[in-house]
Amino acid sequence: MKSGFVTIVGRPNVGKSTILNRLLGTKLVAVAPKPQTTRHKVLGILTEEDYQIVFTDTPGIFKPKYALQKVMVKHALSTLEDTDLTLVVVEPFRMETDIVEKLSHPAILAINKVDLLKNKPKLLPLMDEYQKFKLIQEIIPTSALYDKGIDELKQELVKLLPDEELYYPGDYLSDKNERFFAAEIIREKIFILYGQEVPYATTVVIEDFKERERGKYFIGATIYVERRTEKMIIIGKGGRAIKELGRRAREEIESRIDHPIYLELWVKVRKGWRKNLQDIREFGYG
Ligand SMILES: Nc1nc2c(ncn2[C@@H]2O[C@H](COP(=O)(O)OP(=O)(O)OP(=O)(O)O)[C@@H](O)[C@H]2O)c(=O)[nH]1
Ligand SMILES: [Mg+2]
Repeated sequence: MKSGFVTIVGRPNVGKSTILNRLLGTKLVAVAPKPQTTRHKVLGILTEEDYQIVFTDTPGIFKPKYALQKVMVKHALSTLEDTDLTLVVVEPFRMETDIVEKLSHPAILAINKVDLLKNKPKLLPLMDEYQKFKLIQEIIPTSALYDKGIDELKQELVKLLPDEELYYPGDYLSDKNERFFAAEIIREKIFILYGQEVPYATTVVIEDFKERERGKYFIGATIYVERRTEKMIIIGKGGRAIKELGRRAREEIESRIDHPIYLELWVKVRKGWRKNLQDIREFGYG
């Protein structure tokens, strides 16, 4: 048996979470077109007959400005130290020297989004540049969006796994529970549906998650924003925006837990929560 821990790191928005979902073959973590979608470390566990890979999805590494961002980047950097392998994800448009210089364990580099590359021969000089880093064992071009290169990536990771017994029971998918994922699904839909800065000022707290014996489960969630104007944007004219948000989140939560739910959303203002460590902790970013 081979088992080990693989940390997924890279700049924001390069496709780390999309790659994890593809590797697992199921939609586990939030994915959105905006950078800084992932805010937590989340385990995604892949167990096959002769191996187990315990992946950690992480927030992107960037220059943080306010307290929440500092906590996010701290989480990402901390995972670099405690792992068997690192999966570094980059885009094919530029060399990411800063990120690969932070490596401290053997790594595989995925050059993702190659579908966006108009001039394919450009990939070779970039691969040569990365090859110079001794910890990088393998470089694999991928297109997570189109499921390209993912199998190869998996095979290369398995090759490098240590001989170990399982760390988690074979049917475990994550270290987080359904409440966590319900909140993440709502937050992902906010990142997809609302423009510009509003998603960055939001966080979602599950207040109620009642599994009823008969009929629909009840999930009550509060969306916190920093200002009254943001609250108005989340709700939208005549409540239309929040209705659409609720519909999309409900559908995905239902398909995930395989049970119909009644989803109730509230919006509250918590002034400047992103800059306040106490609020950040209370909201689970610790
Ligand atoms: N064209 C293209 N888009 C991709 C590919 N992989 C991911 N994306 C898109 O890139 C965006 C960001 O993807 P995520 O998986 O959320 O990226 P991330 O690195 O986890 O981002 P953060 O959590 O914000 O750090 C989404 O819109 C994805 O659909 C790819 O191979 N090709
Ligand atoms: Mg992510």
